[in-house]
Amino acid sequence: MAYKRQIGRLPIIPADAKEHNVVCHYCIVGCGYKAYSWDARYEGGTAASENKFGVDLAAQQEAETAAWYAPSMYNTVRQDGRDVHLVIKPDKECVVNSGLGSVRGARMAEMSYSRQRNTQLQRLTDPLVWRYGQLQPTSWDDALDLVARVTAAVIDEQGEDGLFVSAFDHGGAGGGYENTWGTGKLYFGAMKVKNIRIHNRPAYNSEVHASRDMGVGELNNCYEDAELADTIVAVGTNALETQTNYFLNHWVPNLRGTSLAKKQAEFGNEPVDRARIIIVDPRRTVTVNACEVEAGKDNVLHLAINSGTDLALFNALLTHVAEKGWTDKAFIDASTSDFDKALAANRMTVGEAAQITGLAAEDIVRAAEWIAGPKEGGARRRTMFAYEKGLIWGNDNYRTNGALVNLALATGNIGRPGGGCVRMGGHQEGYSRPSDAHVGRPAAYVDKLLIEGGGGVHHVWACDHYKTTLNAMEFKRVYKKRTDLVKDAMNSVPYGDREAMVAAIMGAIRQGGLFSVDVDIVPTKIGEAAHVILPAATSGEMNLTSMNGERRMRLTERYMDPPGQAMPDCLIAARLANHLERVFRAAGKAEVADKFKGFDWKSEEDAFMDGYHAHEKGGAFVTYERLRAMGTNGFQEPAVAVENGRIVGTKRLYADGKFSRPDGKAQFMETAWRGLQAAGKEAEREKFAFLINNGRTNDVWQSAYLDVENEFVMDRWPYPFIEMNPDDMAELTLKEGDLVEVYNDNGSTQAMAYPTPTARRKQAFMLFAYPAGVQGNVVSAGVNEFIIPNYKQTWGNIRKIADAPEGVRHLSFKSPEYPASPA
Ligand SMILES: Nc1nc2c(c(=O)[nH]1)N[C@H]1C(S)=C(S)[C@@H](COP(=O)(O)OP(=O)(O)OC[C@H]3O[C@@H](n4cnc5c(=O)[nH]c(N)nc54)[C@H](O)[C@@H]3O)O[C@H]1N2
Ligand SMILES: Nc1nc2c(c(=O)[nH]1)N[C@H]1C(S)=C(S)[C@@H](COP(=O)(O)OP(=O)(O)OC[C@H]3O[C@@H](n4cnc5c(=O)[nH]c(N)nc54)[C@H](O)[C@@H]3O)O[C@H]1N2
Ligand code: SF4
Ligand SMILES: [Mo]
Repeated sequence: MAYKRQIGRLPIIPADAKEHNVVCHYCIVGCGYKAYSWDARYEGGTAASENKFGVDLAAQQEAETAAWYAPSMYNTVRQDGRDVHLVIKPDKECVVNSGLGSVRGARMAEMSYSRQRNTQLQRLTDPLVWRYGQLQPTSWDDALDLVARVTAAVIDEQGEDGLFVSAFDHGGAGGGYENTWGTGKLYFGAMKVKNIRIHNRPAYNSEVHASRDMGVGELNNCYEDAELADTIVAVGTNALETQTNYFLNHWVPNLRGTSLAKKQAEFGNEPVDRARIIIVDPRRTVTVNACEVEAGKDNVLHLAINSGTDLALFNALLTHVAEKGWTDKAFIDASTSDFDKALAANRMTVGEAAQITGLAAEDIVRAAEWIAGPKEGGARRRTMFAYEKGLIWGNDNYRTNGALVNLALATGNIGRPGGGCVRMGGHQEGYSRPSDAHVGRPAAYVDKLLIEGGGGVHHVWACDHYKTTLNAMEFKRVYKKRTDLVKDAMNSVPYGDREAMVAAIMGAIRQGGLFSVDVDIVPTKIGEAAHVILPAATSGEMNLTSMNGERRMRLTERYMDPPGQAMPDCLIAARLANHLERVFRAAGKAEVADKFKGFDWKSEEDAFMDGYHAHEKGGAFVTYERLRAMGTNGFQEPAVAVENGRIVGTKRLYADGKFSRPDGKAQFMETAWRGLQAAGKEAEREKFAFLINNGRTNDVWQSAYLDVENEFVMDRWPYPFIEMNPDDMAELTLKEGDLVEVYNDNGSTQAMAYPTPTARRKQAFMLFAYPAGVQGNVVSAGVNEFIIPNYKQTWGNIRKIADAPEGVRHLSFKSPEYPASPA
């Protein structure tokens, strides 16, 4: 049977419940929530004086009332050692979401660790070490001593290049300014680690090098710009499912035409209308469907390009716009450099682009008109450009990113209300680290080095490469082999003898072994290979700061206790630094030991003050106390002043026409088309029948690390889906829910067929990073010149494995699209 919550009634939030500011710890949007908590022994009442809402709950509430909450927003947790009721509900006063939740964020409470209500009991509570042939719980000092000794021994023998690190670089759960600073100060301050990679890509680099190199920071507008734009250009972003409340609360009003008054007020006598939207995505997403319903089909242009051909489209648009004389000459002259050079180098006709992209020439021309054709009376159109993983993990990422920024600059749309050329974003942001300049460019291809036998010790912070990396099957094969060598060596030593243990581990490392330390909140797939596992506290179990996709910074306050001995990541980094200092000092290496000073933090606030407050632009204005006072609205970075105790931020970047290059000008980039750029991709495309496009779905968060213990998600997706055209399914004698193998020369994986009439023939779309079938197994090792992976351009074959198993018989295979008017 399909999932049903068996909850009869929920407690009423009493008037005296504690209230904490919360930012949803999942996606980039960073919706504001409030956590209400109160002692488990009582609850509020229906009288207005007895409940937090201050309304008479015995009376019928109006449809849009904030005086309610859903079962998924409730739990019983521990707070300062006592049982409390906890409600985490969307905050109507937050300008980001205006009270909207999402199928992910509105489940934060039920996704919390609760021994009383048996939720998320898989959470790690104690450090674990490999002992007696299995992972066993131990103390922090015991675990960290082993990690420090092995790490120090590897550094002694191989130098700091023998220490490999995988680490988050973002905000929200598994990140935040406190934690990026903690890990950053350890690996880039105390040490100069070079073989380090970021959680979602196999090297330490930027996803958006090109934009930055051009002098255009990638989060340069504000969410309100989506309400003000005449045209939105959405490239490789499925915003309804992946940046949900940004789409619902800021795009939809403009698509519906309900933000016209706002536009009129902002733009005086320019003609204003509801937004048009151009969506560049090889597949018809539910975002395309939603836009058609909200804006009307005439206002939506879905450019279903051939996978990986965005660059050709952007170059043709630039060429056409320039030929029509629709560029912003005044802006180009005042604020940019190299326009003519780039225009000449990138020249591509509409006809050529139509060939490459598979689009109709007239659709490309129409797109150019929607982007830059003057409005009635001659005013320039205000066009906002937004992109995410369809571009970022797409073919020739660097140049494609540059080509889109070219178009935004040429049409004068950066720094201007209703404009912007921005990442939509993944996680929230929360980057604060000492300089990474020593890493160099291109940065080391860490996965490749690991596969080749490089490194002796690997510290893994909040990443599960077994589910999320490229070339994943080969990575897992080698990683298991190398870590097994160390496990076998550890099994040969009596545990009490620490010196003999370290010697045995080092012996195995010399034979090609790898010692693996995993810092996470739950047991992971890569954690199966680990020798030490360290339990982290996460957002809400600690105070945590981050910013969202419009640079809006907030503090999520600690509202519950972490499970067991779990600690904030920044403090784990600090304690590890303390142990490394001790171990190096004991070994008579005082000079090395001294580098690990400055980690005497007692709280996450100490890490914040040492990091963000002392080092980041505008950080001096920002403290926990001030952030608390700014509530769920916070301020937009960078902070520029404090007035009457309130932090003053920056609504848009580059509003003054000055860009982030030494001469203050944005630089156009030469981005000539060069086909499928990553090694082996073109051959893969020719050899295999299906495009294995891949990405996300609304109700699953990332590698499903919490979802795997959530019945709501597991009931819907016991196996990862693969969307297929029904005619392709018929050819393979597949029925809905049947299990298929997806395979190519990189590896193989398994998924559940989901008939999708809107899918183009031979173009499948598979859920990424799912534990029951890892799409990354079939993604090749091919990257660009800066080691940016190319997850999206993957081709493979599909064959039937089995009829739909029992576990999928209850599933619906309906289309997720919704009709224009209630059917
Ligand atoms: N094929 C394919 N592969 C992809 C992508 C794709 O589109 N296609 N996308 C890429 C992208 S954009 C991303 S972001 C990555 C995601 O790749 P990963 O970052 O590896 O995966 P996540 O599931 O986001 O999180 C990793 C781990 O963080 C842990 N965690 C959560 N909160 C905390 C915390 O507070 N502290 C600690 N220490 N751990 C915590 C979780 O338990 C989880 O095990 O995948 C990438 N891989
Ligand atoms: N529900 C949910 N939301 C999330 C996440 C989640 O796991 N679940 N993860 C968060 C994270 S970390 C990230 S990075 C973001 C990612 O957010 P998105 O980038 O929106 O998500 P994806 O599904 O990875 O990819 C977006 C689209 O790229 C398209 N695409 C594939 N190939 C191409 C191409 O060649 N060109 C173009 N133009 N498009 C192409 C795909 O068809 C897909 O619809 O989502 C964030 N939000
Ligand atoms: S849209 Fe993103 S930030 Fe907002 S509630 Fe949903 S998952 Fe959380
Ligand atoms: Mo991401």
